[in-house]
Parts: sequence; C-alpha cells; structure tokens
Amino acid sequence: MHDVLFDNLRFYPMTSSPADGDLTPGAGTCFAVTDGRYSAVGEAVAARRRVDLGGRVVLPGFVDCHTHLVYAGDRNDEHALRRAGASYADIAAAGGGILSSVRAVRETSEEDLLAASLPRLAALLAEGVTTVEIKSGYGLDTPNELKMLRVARALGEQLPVTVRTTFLGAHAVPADRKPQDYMAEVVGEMLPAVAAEGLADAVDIFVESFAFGLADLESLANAASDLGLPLRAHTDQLSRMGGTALAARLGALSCDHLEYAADEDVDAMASAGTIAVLLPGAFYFLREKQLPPIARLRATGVPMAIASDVNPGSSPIVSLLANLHMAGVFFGLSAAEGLYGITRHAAAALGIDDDAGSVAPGLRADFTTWDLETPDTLMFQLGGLKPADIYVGGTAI
Ligand code: DI6
Ligand code: FE
Repeated sequence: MHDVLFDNLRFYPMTSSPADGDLTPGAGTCFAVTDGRYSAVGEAVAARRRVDLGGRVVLPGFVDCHTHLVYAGDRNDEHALRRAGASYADIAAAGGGILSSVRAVRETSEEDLLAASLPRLAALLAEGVTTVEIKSGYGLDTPNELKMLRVARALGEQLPVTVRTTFLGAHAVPADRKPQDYMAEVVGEMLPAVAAEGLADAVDIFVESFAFGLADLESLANAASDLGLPLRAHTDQLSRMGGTALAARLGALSCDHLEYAADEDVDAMASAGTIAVLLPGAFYFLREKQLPPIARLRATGVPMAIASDVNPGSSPIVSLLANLHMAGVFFGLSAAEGLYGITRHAAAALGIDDDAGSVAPGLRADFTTWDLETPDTLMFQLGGLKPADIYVGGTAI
C-alpha cells in the first residue's frame, strides 16, 4: 500500500533527453509517494490517501547547483564603479571584488550571517527550488570558511530545502598572503578541517588569471580525491586559462561558466562525462560578450545545467527562473534544454541525479505544481511566475 496517490496532473518526469528539443510529458496522470519518495509513476496504484492536483503541470523541484548565497554586506559601491566603466578584473586587482566580501564575512557573526543569507534561500524556494548548492569562499581562513559552511548547513535546517555544500577556499588569494603559501594552507589545513567536520560535499576552485592557476587546480583535485570529495571548478569565465580541459581530465563533476572554453575543452568534458554549468546571470551582470560554446556542448552531448551563481559580485540575481529565461535569450537554449538544466542536469552536476531532479521511482518526491498550459512558459516569461504548490518529500510546504 502506497502513502499518497497524486492524481489528475500532467507531469514532466525529466528522465529522457532534451536532444529532440521537446519536453515529453510522462505517460499517465498520477504518481504515488511513500516515505517521501516516488513509489509508483504513471500507475493508479492503491494508496491510503489521494490528492487531486487539478490538472496542473507538475515538474521536479528545481535544483540550483551553483550559488554563493552565504555572504554579508553588499557591493553597491562597486556596481557604481562598474557603471562608470571599471571591469570586474580592475576592481579585483584594486583589492575590491571578492576580497571586499571577505572583509564583510569575517566581521559578521555566524548568527548574523545566517540571518543575512536566509531571505536569499527563501526567495529561491518560493519559485520552486528545492535543492540548492552553496559554496564557501568569502572566509579564506579556516575559522571563517568553517563558519560559512556551518551557516550553509544550518540554512538547510531552517527551510525545507536540500542544501549541498562546496568548499571554495580557493576563491581568491587574501591580500596579505603569498599565493603559494595560501594554496598550501587551503590544501593542507583548511580542506582537512572542513572534511573532518563533514562540512563539504564537494570542492571548487576559481581558475582565473587573478585567482588560481592550473597547478593549484591539480593539487586541490589530488587532495580532494584523497578525501573522497568530488571536484568542481570555475573555468574559462573571463579568459581561456585551460582550466576546463584540465579539470575534466582530473575527473571534475562539473566545469562552470565556460564562456572562453574552446571546442577541444568541450571535447575533454565529453570524454570525461563532466557536466557544463552555465551561469547566464553572471554573463548578463558582467555584460560579457563572449558566449559559452553552446553548439559544441550540444554536438558532443555534454549535459548543460543552468544555475543562478547568486553572489554579491557577478550575479546579484536571486532567481533561478530569471537565469532560465536568460539562458534562452542569451545562450539560445530551448525550453527543454533549459528545464533539464534546472532539474536533472543540475542534479547531475551535484552528483545526486539518483536522488533529485526527476520524477522517477526511488527519487525524493520534491515537486512543484503550476497553473500553466505548458512548462515552456517558464523560460519564455520573466517574472510573475510562482508555483501553485511546492511539495518536499511528498508534503506540501
Ligand atoms: N566567479 C564568479 O563569477 C564569482 N566567483 C567566481 O569565482 C564572483 C564572486 C564575487 O565577485 O564575489
Ligand atoms: Fe560562482
């Protein structure tokens, strides 16, 4: 006997492939949930309770697989500089950028950091995001990186959202540190401390001319692999550094940004099974011109995820749906590609596509219902879209 039969719905399981350009609704008009997971899909099985979903569209809970939503303060002053013509790299070189958020985070207590970050997670949840990845990277020393990751975990206790955490100690080099010494500390002290407390589900690094290089990527990958933690990497965002190809060869789960990645970098991702995480909000906010290699990603079958990159420097855009819309406008993704990008492929970028991102037996019953004719509208329309209901583990929140 199943717990609940959800009936009279049009569900999009997101289990096949978006390659044909179409979204395929699942066969049948119902699914069952038992102990918080899908226990039968498309079959009118016997259940203790029945819930009529009024013929609505049902989608898997969205997965925002790349955010930096734990931070304190703002960078409004830098935005003014950027409007006056300064580039992101200029501001970073002058000691601003990531390092200004580092100063703010270090001065903020764990409690206040949690309070500052909670509304951002709540905003994502309100549009149907039920799984969110959150990175550290504004602490840049052991106590403050641990503090950020504890706050990220605590956010997942405060709201009905699955939070996956990523250690991004290699986000920037602190102003008072030599790059090599700092990287040695990331790998030799910070990462082991994070792992000892079980605070990270993955590691990440910003590979860029004013951040970290290929040797740093390799040493982080080795240290993470010794601890059994998967690698992710910010690569080829503002210049072509070769990070994408190397990260793929090192077995990265995902390479993120990719604006400057070339065809052969994409080929390395395809061979390694690495997911491409596209961040159109950062592309938009930084007024980038260089487009990620979408045609090659498509041609080689590299799964494309879309994430918000929520952060105070390059993507102060606290909406995954806005990013979905921008992936259509700027990157030319189809509605099917976009919706896979915020469900199944985003879950794959986190290594949890056996748990989230689709409607299939055994997966967590996190889903949303929509008063829409077709889910394509989620990519078409910007703003004004809200799920009728959000279910987490089969329970309406
Ligand atoms: N790339 C980005 O776009 C963000 N981090 C990164 O590695 C920017 C983070 C910030 O400016 O605070
Ligand atoms: Fe990022």
